[in-house]
Amino acid sequence: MAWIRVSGPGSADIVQRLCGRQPADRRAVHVRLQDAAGPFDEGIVLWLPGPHTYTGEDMAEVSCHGNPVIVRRLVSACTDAGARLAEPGEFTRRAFLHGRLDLTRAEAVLQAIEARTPRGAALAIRGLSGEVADWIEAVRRRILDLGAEIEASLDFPEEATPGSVGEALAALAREIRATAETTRTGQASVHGARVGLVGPVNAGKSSLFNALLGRTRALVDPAPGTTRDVLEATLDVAGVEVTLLDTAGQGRAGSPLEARGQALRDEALEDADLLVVVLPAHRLDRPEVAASLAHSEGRPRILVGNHADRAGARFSLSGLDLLPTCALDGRGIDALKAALQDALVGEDPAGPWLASARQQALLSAVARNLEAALAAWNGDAGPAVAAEEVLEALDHLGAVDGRNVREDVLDTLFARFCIGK
Ligand SMILES: Nc1nc2c(ncn2[C@@H]2O[C@H](COP(=O)(O)OP(=O)(O)OP(=O)(O)O)[C@@H](O)[C@H]2O)c(=O)[nH]1
Ligand SMILES: [Mg+2]
Repeated sequence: MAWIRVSGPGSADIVQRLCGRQPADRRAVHVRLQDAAGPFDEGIVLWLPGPHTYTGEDMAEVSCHGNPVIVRRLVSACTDAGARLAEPGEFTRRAFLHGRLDLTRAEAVLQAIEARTPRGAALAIRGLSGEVADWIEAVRRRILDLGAEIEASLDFPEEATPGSVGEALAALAREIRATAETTRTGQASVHGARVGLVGPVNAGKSSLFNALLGRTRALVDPAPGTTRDVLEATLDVAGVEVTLLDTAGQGRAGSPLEARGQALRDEALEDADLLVVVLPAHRLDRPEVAASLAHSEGRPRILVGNHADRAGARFSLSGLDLLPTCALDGRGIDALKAALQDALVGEDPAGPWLASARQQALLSAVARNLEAALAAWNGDAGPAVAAEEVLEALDHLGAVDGRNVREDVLDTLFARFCIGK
């Protein structure tokens, strides 16, 4: 069985021509489908007059038998009657443009489509229910209130209460940053996560890869430079689908082949969400150890001291703690799995749970504006500059739920939807 959706002012005409009559409103009606050449199938028509529809426009949903020959004929019958094929995401885009849903809910629709696990689907439902939208609205009101106080202080400096405005700005910026932070576990829940094992050659990356998977997937050997290709395997971490990557080690390439392996590694790890940096705990003086630390600095990472069974093993380096593991006897593997879970799953946030990098970037910009406003308010720049920053914060916030958003941003966002959504 196939369903075709039609939306827009011409829908009534199209349905009329398809069914030979206007079906009753909001009822599943059994009809004989026809085009200019005559009847071609029977199906169900749902006639949904606007504006109380998904898109806010007149809509019809028409079913036919699933045979592609019949489906194509139904689609042609619609286009002959004046319809055109929808762009990806056009239904949801029209719903957004008609004010039926805000941009956070539109993105939640996309998340509901893309979610790979029940956890991701649960997050999408939270977004669809308006959890993010309501929070954005509450934040907007708080920023507006603060903006009003700052503006008032320009006109009536003697009545200003500098302390409370400063505290409120700081508290709001903190809350926004904390909410933006939920994106990491949110995205992992919806899309899964890519986790790369990196570190010096021979540190035991492939051995840990096998230990985490519970099977021998990668070749392990005492010779340095064993792994060259990037190996991928899937691991379930508390409901998050993790793609674990084993890669060529850090170190001087002994051959062109090893160098190509290292190039492959760097490319594969560019979009990794988390790095597990595997260091040889008994040989922390190796130069590749410092190189691996420097290479992974600033990215989400777990530092592991493997070879915990060896004499001289140490689990602290430049003030950083290493998680002790031994890939041979399995020591620390459960702790490593728990660390992965902490980093990728964490606790479900009580407040809004984000899964969109777009929302995260905008909210970080809002927090930066509020922090700049705070600095201006407390410092020499003064309330006039603080007020400008607050206005800019409102602009960024408006792009999150789509109150003010550029057309090209909408193009990019809805292009990720499939046709028919
Ligand atoms: N004693 C001891 N040996 C280990 C441990 N982990 C790995 N090994 C050994 O160290 C050697 C290298 O292990 P691999 O897993 O191949 O190391 P790798 O980091 O993948 O190495 P490359 O692919 O060459 O970069 C093998 O002989 C392993 O058996 C460990 O925790 N303790
Ligand atoms: Mg290896």
